[in-house]
Amino acid sequence: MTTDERHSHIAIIGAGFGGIGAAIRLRREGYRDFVVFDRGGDVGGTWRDNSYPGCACDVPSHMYSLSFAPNPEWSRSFSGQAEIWAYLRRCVAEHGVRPHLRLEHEVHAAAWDDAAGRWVIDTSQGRYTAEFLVAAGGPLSEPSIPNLPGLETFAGEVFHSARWNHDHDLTGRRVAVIGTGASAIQFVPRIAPAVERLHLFQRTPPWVMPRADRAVTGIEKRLFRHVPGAQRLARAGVYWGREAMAVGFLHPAVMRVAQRIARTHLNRAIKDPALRAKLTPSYTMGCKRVLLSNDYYPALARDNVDVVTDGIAEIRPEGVVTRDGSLHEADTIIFGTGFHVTDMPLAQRLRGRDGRTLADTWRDTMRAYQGTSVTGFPNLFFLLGPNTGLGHTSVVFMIECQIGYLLGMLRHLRATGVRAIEPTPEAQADFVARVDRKMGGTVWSRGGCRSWYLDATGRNSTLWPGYTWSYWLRTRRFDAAAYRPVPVAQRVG
Ligand code: N01
Repeated sequence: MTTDERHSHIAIIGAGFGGIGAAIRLRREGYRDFVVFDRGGDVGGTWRDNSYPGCACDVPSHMYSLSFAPNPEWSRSFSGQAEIWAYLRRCVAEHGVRPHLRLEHEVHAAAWDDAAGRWVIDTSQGRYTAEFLVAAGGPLSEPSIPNLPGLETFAGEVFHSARWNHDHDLTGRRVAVIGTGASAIQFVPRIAPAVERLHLFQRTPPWVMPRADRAVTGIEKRLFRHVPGAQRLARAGVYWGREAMAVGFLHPAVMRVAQRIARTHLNRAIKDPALRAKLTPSYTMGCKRVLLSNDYYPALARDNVDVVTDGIAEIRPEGVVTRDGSLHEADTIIFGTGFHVTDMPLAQRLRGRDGRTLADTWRDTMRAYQGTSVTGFPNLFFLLGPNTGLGHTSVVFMIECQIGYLLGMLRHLRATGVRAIEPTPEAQADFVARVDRKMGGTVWSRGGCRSWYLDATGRNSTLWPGYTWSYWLRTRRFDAAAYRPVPVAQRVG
């Protein structure tokens, strides 16, 4: 491969929803000189990596897909992992993205070269350069396994839900599941009937609402296939329904109504008062991710399942020991313990203008203008960066807002001849201050819980504290006044 083939105008890290969506829109705008790196052997991001039994999305399919790549064939109102992954692979094939892919290229480091005005990107397959870098690795891509004392001594099999070991048959096993988040509540009901014993280690009980999933009917599919605008209408219905749900997150008192529904859901499935007490949350709904399931509580009521609420003291070769001294024997440990979000490893690998890593810059908390651009890191653009995750609707909507904003930025650079820009410190500080002000009244600040939305300082640096239309309004046009040019010494060519 020549040096030229290793240089491109734009490099995208990650071939999940963000990277694929950006690639499709770039092609439609006429861009051809870009590459998409992914460490995996296939596209799909989180929908490739999370193949645990029962994995599915809890946002309705018509909203959890790219508006510019609609899919009239969704089989269920909430799609499963295999179907979403197949959709993303189809997007790549149908929209000409394949030639841009550089699979099995893990980005080890990327540093801004001030003199050349480009990013120097070291991957597992050698060095590349690009004028523009799009970080689309996703906030939920690096599994987090707690550092439990004695874990290395465990004699059995250990894996994380996002790296499911499909070669390890769970039939007749004694399994310890650690964590009760969105992942665990999906796989626990699937594995519970097969295992001999399941110990579920719960630190905080989640709020669980009924899941209104159903098969899409033949008539609906025909409508989506043949009636122009039918899918757009379905999407709009879901969009506004979900935006209405945001009210509860922004005004926590409203959550009381939903909590009543969730309590009834719990009481119907769990008759044992002691178990019911263990499963009743003590914080306001929404403070942590609200979970949807019809089979989680029935699974916990099974005779071969026990919910352990004593904290974990240590792991021994033969199982998990809790603080009360009990040994819970197990031959398999499955971690449903979430991801490195506020301490994302990618931040350690990106170096900006002054040679500092992004992790260093974000040492106290993650900050980015519009959640996409960071002062000191020219021509770097995040998809689903700080404060642009969601608790109530589809992050694909946020990704699309950001892709539109990115295209505006690229158009601006082309029109002005400016080669490199970054947000002004004032614009970034002002954006972060606004986010923090808005966050103050939300359930994430007032709900009385600790969640992955918060960083070590207790600041919510992950979620957008408002309606998604307000983010759309902010990003629908590229606002050049919030940016400043960064000098580049060398001439092009
Ligand atoms: O991870 P989590 P997840 N000792 O971080 C517990 C999306 N998602 O993979 O609550 C003991 O939510 C921790 O306990 P606590 C969605 O955005 C979506 O389940 O912190 N326990 C918690 O119970 C979701 O929010 C879908 O007290 C420990 C669990 O592990 C995000 O991904 C499906 C522990 C971690 O829960 C992450 O979900 C799946 C320790 N040391 C995922 N450390 C759908 O769309 C952590 N825990 C349906």
